[in-house]
Amino acid sequence: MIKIYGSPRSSAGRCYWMLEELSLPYEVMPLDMRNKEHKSESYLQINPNGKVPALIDGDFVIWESMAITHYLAKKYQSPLAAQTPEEDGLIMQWSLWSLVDLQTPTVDWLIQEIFMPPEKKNPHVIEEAQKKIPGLLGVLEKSLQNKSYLVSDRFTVADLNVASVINILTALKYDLSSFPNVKRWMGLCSERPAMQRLQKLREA
Ligand SMILES: N[C@@H](CCC(=O)N[C@@H](CS)C(=O)NCC(=O)O)C(=O)O
Repeated sequence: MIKIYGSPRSSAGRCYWMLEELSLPYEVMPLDMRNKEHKSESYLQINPNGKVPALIDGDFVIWESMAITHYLAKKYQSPLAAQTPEEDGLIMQWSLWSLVDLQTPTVDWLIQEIFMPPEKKNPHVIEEAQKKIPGLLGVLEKSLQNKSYLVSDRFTVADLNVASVINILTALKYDLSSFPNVKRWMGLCSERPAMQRLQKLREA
């Protein structure tokens, strides 16, 4: 059975979402991050970065959350995977954009807002993130003009990956009202039964 390391509330969440989309059975592996088990020799054999998520499928080991979502969709021949090289290129385009461009300021903000002790908080970091995010959401907004989904006319890995980053903004109570196409598309993504199962896992 597929084994996954990392909580559904972490970057692993998007991998749980994909596992739920594919209705695959999986086992959640215990990893006590408060006791730094993710830095233990045994876990570093699985993910040498000492981070979650990591996934084991038979003898195959993979880390990096968006690589995991790609792998699962492709391996289990899901319609969420690319069906042509062009779709593959666009799925990569959106996944890399969301991880590198959009997630970076979003996570900077999240860390300051949620995880940083008050004496170490740096409001400048939040201000800088808040300056960058509207331009990035503007790119998404234009791309979703007259389209239900990012690539092709169906929900793909691209939508799952990008929406998983927008979910962090939602957790930060980001107001999406200036981005109606993004809001409508997020509605479609959030209505998916697999996404709702992920939310339940997050609340458990
Ligand atoms: N780009 C990586 C980021 C992984 C990552 O930063 N994971 C965090 C949890 S969301 C983590 O394991 N942090 C522990 C640490 O850095 O020590 C991915 O998407 O898989």
